[in-house]
Amino acid sequence: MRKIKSTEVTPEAVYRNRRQFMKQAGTAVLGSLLAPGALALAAQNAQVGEDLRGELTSYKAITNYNNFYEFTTDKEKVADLAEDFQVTPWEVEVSGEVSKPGRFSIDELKRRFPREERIYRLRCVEGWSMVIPWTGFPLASLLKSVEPTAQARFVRFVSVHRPSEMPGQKDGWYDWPYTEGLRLDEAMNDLALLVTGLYGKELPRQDGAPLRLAVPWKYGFKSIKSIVKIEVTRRQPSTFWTQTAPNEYGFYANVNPNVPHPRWSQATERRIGEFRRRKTLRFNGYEEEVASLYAGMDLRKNY
Ligand SMILES: Nc1nc2c(c(=O)[nH]1)N[C@H]1C(S)=C(S)[C@@H](COP(=O)(O)O)O[C@H]1N2
Ligand SMILES: [Mo]
Repeated sequence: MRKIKSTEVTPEAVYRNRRQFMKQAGTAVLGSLLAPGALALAAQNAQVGEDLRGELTSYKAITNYNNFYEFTTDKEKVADLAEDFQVTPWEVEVSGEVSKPGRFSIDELKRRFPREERIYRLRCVEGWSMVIPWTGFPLASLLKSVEPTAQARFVRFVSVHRPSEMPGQKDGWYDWPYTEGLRLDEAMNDLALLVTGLYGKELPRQDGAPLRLAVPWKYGFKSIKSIVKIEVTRRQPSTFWTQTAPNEYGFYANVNPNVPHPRWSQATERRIGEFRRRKTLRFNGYEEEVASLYAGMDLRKNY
């Protein structure tokens, strides 16, 4: 069993103090992760989610309480089971309705797209939440670079399928691999982030290494982990959860306190590390940035 070393916990103290963080960012913490040019941009954009810095969930909780059904449905056992999962080498195929399809290594993506820090809320459909300091780059940057065609309407994401390393994938109950989808304009929203790290470190396996999505205004299941394929499509793709339980999970899955899950209310949530439940926010607190995407849509029907 892999113990959390004290050196892995240290960055928390740094992250909780912005000024100290910015000082260290230039040297130790992000210095090893970001190319020199990327650093200036990271500092410039460090305000995204800055208001959440005081609410950060601990590194220990973020890396030991996970949903990653490819390993197990037991949140507290994912970290152990993912320990030997191979994340290098890794390529992501970008294909479909694009003029410049390609296969990209993680290193190539990191070279091409400057990464920044974004502190986002994560709200699981089950009713718990966290605040996580991700490192990543906008999904829009990658999509623009492959030039979606005039027919492009949706984006489909596919997780790795590797039953030899992922014991949960031997479970015939689910239809592997895990897949997800976004409308193209949702995918192009600046908040949609392709994530390569958290707390200034490489992304841990249990959190979806080496590349996962963070779509903070939607329930956590939209934030697909360990992505191997990004396909731009004409039609709305089916997804792991809409296929598994279509009566319970919709394609949009926007966080909405007013639309209960068939089996429980979504009005409140338990922030991991807190005692009292808090009120769930519309679009998980990102209403200003994303509400216009859904103008004229019935959010009760398009849940
Ligand atoms: N491939 C894959 N991606 C996934 C999941 C999964 O089981 N498999 N679980 C989702 C759910 S339900 C949530 S809440 C988040 C949890 O992310 P975290 O464990 O990093 O907090 O990942 C999402 N992405
Ligand atoms: Mo979730």
